[in-house]
Amino acid sequence: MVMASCRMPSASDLAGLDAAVSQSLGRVKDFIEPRLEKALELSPAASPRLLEAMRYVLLAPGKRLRPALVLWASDACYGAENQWENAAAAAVAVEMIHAYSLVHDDLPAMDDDDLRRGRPTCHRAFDEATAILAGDALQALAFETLANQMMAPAWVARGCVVLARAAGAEALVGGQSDDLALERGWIPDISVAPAADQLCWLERIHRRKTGALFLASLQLGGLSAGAQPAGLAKLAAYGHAFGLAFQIADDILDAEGTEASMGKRVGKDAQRGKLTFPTVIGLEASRVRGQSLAREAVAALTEMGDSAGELSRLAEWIVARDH
Ligand code: GRG
Repeated sequence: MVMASCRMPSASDLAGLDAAVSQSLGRVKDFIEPRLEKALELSPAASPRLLEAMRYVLLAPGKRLRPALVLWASDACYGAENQWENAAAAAVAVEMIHAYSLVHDDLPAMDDDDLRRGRPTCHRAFDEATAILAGDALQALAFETLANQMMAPAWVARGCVVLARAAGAEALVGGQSDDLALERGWIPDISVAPAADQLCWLERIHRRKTGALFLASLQLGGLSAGAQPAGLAKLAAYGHAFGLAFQIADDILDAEGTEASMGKRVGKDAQRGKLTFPTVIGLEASRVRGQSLAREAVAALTEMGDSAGELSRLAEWIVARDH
């Protein structure tokens, strides 16, 4: 059962929600992590150091949210019938794109971070050139993995287009580029603009940088289950709201979380004077907006009933979590 459809969990619900979601994410991990390992069984033509770096990055302990969105979107469209095998290649591919983007984001040329998923970042554990190459190779391997999907070849070409768009200049890379442009003053300083304009910029960046891959994960899960346009539209409505809710929660955790609970450096946005939801609208308004987006995400799936239960719980949890 989904927790009360349109209300946020009370403090006493939180422990239960946390336990339920972590159990569900545990099932996703059990399913996906052996497949991530298998996907890295490359021929000896792959340089050993490069392969070691790819393994270091892809097998590091992450929440596996994007594979979960693929698999649970497939559940929602099948009507809770577990057909994860059909969606497995897409679930592996989105985690590869995510892992590559984290490695490149952590590089000295970008965020220059030392800690990721509780461990030294790839360029710290290896070196900068190896980190760049490991990211490049993971990106290529993501598309190879998806294109090699044998279970349902009919949707694979469309799936590759969905993933390429989410990873490209109009989405992940474009959002990252605008984020850097803002931070480094390559475009006019908007920190002096009215809050509404700043908010509009922030949402524009995060819909591409963070939201697009979540959306693509949901679409891939839906496609793997043979979803019709109406089902895909419901998943898209959920994904738009979920992506922004995730980012707002991430900004709040960066302001309030600890390095130990997050497994990465926190407070860096404030140190850099970076535009975030809490800096533009304040912590309390950010929390309210995040919760309202989570409700919007849950509402988008109402007609899918219990088969969308995992997705609904995840949206509730994403804004309630402390890690
Ligand atoms: C370098 C092309 C390129 C893009 C970088 C993903 C990204 C764009 C930057 C990461 C920086 C960052 C911390 C963004 C906030 C949102 C985010 C993607 C957080 C990490 O995702 P989680 O919480 O991480 O799902 P785990 O480790 O659990 O997989």
